[in-house]
Amino acid sequence: MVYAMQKTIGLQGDAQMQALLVRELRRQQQTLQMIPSENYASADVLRANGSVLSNKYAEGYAGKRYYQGNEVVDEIEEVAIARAKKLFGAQHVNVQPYSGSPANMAVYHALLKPGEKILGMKLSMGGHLTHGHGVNFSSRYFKAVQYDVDEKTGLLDFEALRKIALKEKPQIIVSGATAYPRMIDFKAFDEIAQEVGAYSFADISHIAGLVVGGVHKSPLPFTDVVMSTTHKTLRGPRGAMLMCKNEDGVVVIPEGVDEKERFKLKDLARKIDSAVFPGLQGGPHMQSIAAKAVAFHEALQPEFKSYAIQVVRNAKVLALVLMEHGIKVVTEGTDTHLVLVDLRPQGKSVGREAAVALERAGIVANANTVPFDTASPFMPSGLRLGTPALTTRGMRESEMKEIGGWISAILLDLKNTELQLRVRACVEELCARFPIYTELEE
Ligand code: DSN
Repeated sequence: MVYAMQKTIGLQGDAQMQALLVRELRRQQQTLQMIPSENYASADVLRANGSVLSNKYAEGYAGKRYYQGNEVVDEIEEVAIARAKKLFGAQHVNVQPYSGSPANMAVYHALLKPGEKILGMKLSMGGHLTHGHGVNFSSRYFKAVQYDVDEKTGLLDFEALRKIALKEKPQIIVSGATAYPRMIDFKAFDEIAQEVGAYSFADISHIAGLVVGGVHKSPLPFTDVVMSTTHKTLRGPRGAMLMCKNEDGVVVIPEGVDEKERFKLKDLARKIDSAVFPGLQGGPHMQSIAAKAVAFHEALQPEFKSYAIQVVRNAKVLALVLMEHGIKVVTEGTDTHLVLVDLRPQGKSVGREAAVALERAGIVANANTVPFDTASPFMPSGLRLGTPALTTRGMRESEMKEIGGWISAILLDLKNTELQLRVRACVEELCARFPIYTELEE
């Protein structure tokens, strides 16, 4: 048994860390992963991410590095970029950002001077810290103005957004969210940005896999800059990427674009690249870039489209089952991979208690604010549930019905620990029927 465990993770000289890594593998195998921003990357992605590339420094870009020994990593980065361009129909791609927050920082660094204005969605409405939240660099070094969703419907309100944009005249308008369950109209964002002379910037971290799977509208090629993390619905390694317009890209610049505009397009790519390196980052994590390339290859396969379709189908069924049990769901459903549960009918600030109760039952979700929540982000009144990881396990509508029933029962009886333990046994049995990472077991 001890021998088998050592083989499974494979650490030879550090028994303490070996045991912890095996424990985490078992936790992922034996619980239902329902945090919408998490997924199970393939064993190949994990292998690339844990490869010898971790040893290599490669400041710069392919063909222009500040260290020697780059013949292999240059090719790896070029392959990653070519695959990403194909996947998203992007004109220019940078695969070096370490993660989403630094990538967003690079965009602001590239396009704004300190003190210029960002217009982004409020965190409590479903935005992200880096979209201008008060405690974040995005509002310390820039002036941040924030938009809400509509209080009645929970939906984006483009008339209100346009009014703010016309009044505030931001230099950049950020679209994209971490807790918005409906389709985002990126075209409408871009039109408002154009009207007020701002850059349009889409953060598609949550929905990138749905975009490439064709089940969410894409912000490309019209949005000026697009950022995505690579580890959420896209199912790659922890990391991020930036895409923007560029004169020399795959997408041909339409006839009639004048010289000034052509220069701006070219300039944008140059600005983004130099903001990432040397503006903010040093050596790119080549192991992560190789793992991104593997994930892009996987997402280019026809099966990935079926995966994305199923992620959304599963989320829709989950939302429906919760509502049938009397649970309040923000916007009364979902178009995406996530379901935002409003627990205010169960009591203000019960999100954390609910997440802990579910965790006791082996269902891992996260407490989250809901629009117009008066509770704090740490003790919010909502819960965020997602289907990307469960869908990767192969679960479908019938499993969602079962899981939705368990979640509803727990949410409606939060103090009932005996129920939570009973559900835990069912969860373990379900997980055993949909195994993950068997290829990592030896
Ligand atoms: N932390 C991520 C999420 O869970 O949505 C966003 O960066």
